[in-house]
Amino acid sequence: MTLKTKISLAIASSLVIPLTAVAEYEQLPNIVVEGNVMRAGTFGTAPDSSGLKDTASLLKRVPGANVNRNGPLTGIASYRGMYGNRINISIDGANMKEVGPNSMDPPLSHIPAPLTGKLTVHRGIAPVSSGIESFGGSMHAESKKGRFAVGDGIETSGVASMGYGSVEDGHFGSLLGAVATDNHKLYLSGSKEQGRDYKIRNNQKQKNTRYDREAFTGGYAYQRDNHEFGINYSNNNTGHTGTPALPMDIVYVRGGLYDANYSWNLGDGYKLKTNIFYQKMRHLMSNTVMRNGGTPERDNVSNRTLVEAGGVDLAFSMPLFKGDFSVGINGDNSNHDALITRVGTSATDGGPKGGKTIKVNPFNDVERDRYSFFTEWAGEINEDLFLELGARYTHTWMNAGEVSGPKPMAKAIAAFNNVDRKRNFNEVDITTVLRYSASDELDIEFGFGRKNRAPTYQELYLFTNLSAVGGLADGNTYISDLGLEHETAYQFDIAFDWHNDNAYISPRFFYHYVDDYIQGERTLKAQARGKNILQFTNIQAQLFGVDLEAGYSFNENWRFDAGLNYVRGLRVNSPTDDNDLYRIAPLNGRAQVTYEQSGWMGAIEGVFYADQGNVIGFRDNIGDEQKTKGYMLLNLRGKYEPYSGIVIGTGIENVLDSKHYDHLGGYENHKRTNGRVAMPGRNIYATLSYNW
Ligand SMILES: [Cu+2]
Repeated sequence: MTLKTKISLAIASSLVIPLTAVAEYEQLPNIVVEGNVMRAGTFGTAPDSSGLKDTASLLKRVPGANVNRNGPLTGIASYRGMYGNRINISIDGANMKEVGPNSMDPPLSHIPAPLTGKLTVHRGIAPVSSGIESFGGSMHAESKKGRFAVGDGIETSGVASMGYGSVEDGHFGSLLGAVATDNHKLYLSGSKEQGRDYKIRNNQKQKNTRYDREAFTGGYAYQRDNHEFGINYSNNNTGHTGTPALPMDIVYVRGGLYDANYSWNLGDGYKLKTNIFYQKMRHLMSNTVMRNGGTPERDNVSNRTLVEAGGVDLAFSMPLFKGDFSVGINGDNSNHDALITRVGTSATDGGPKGGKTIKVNPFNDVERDRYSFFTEWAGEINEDLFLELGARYTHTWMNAGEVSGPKPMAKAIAAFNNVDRKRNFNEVDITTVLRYSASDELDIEFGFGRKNRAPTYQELYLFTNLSAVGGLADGNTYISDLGLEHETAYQFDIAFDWHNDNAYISPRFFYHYVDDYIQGERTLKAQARGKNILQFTNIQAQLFGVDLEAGYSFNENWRFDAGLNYVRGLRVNSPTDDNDLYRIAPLNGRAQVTYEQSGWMGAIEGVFYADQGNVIGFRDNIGDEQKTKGYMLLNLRGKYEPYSGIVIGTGIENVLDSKHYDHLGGYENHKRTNGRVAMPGRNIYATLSYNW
């Protein structure tokens, strides 16, 4: 059986830093595909560009996945039309929380690409064991941590990398060093990335896209016999960084994530795994660092936010029949606060007059706690059949403290503060996946899942209309609904994986029906508050589509790989004649010809995106999503390894320097009338890395 369930993008542990993404398929344990270059490589073999600042950028290469990009360091994961908090993402095993209520710091942005060791994406229906609320998918990123020594004595390992990209005059440098025996390991790393506003075409620049970040990690690990222990800290210090699709930019995101894990192999297939984390971060965003806030045209607005979170995971697994049986508990909780300050500097934008200051405290002591347990069995039924069965129960508890704001908000404040805001959600997830090995060359997979997601705190607790809604970036403002139900998805998946020694093709079809899908609507309450205001509402939705990969090896040196993604998102029983869902990637694909020979590699890559005309519309056509035109991009990439461990990468992206708009990007300044944020123009990049 070779049907893969996961894709791992190992970012260059032994190659160039953010530059080389080697996709290695994680096969089921009973087949070895090592040595089959094509199966092991596919898309990932192209050295990526220095434009790869956050790990989320890698998702563009994963079948079915994409990125909702709101800024250079603000890439929100998307998978088969689901995005943001609908996807379960862990960083070093921790279910990190965002400090920004508008997702300026999505989890995959926490560890910079040069320090990311591996990104794993579960394809199709994610197993319940992969995390709580794996509603729209499950992804796991792990930071680099060096190696244990192989023999006696002390060994050092590490990686140093640097790179330059012309389109934003950006550069990065990173260093990781580890010293270890065969039992103990200590490591430390640091990185710095900086760039200006990127160029679009003819030296035009895209405003609010500069970035500046420092990160460091440190940790200790211990292994002996059947025990493994590790403690790790990762710190992110993002400075002035643009988020052009949102109303403000990042002044800073500061703070860190502590995590510790312990696993014990008891022998005979019995295993115990635990993980705990604690996280505390501070964030300030403002419209004065890069935009005209604080001028006669626009009031000075800023928002100061805090998050404190923690969690525990415990899993036990043992052999049962011809497979593995596991049970586990997971729990986490998070606390969120936000304080908006608006100083009246403009007489025209409707804010406070003449230097007066108003403060709004929209999120005060908001809490979201999840308690969950699961059980799963995965194994062989017979030689040709593999079965995975899982069930998970999750209880989500949420509450919000009293809000405050200026006089005109008094009524809304009283209405919010005078009701019980505690909410409980009970969710039962189920997965069933059956894999059938029809022949040596063909595997077929059938999957069914029932997955749930409780509302986010923004969806539940926004008492006044704001755009702080988890990075939707649609130009609208939203109010919440305290009566929201949790979302329940029924997911069906059929995958075919055909492969021989030289070629492969693997299409995956899916259909998801979502009961109580949460999206904005122009409800009566929203209309009463004004134009461009939406209220989070439960609707019915369906999403379906296909993701496909294919490839062919001509000989030892030349190969061809291609991929295609299609998703359609529809509202069921729409009250208007518009029934499309928001922010669905258009039909897109990529094709790549790769030449490889003793230390050298070159690739030509073509990327295409179709028009997207299936866009969300609302009552009276106010706040509708804009359509986008299709486009093609040509990228050239090369890589050279003169000595083992030293890799030089270079390339040109968007060779033709054409100007395009990403349908998954937002509108400039969070205003639809400004049009969409443009994509980068031609980028010439070079990188150098050394692994030891
Ligand atoms: Cu922010």
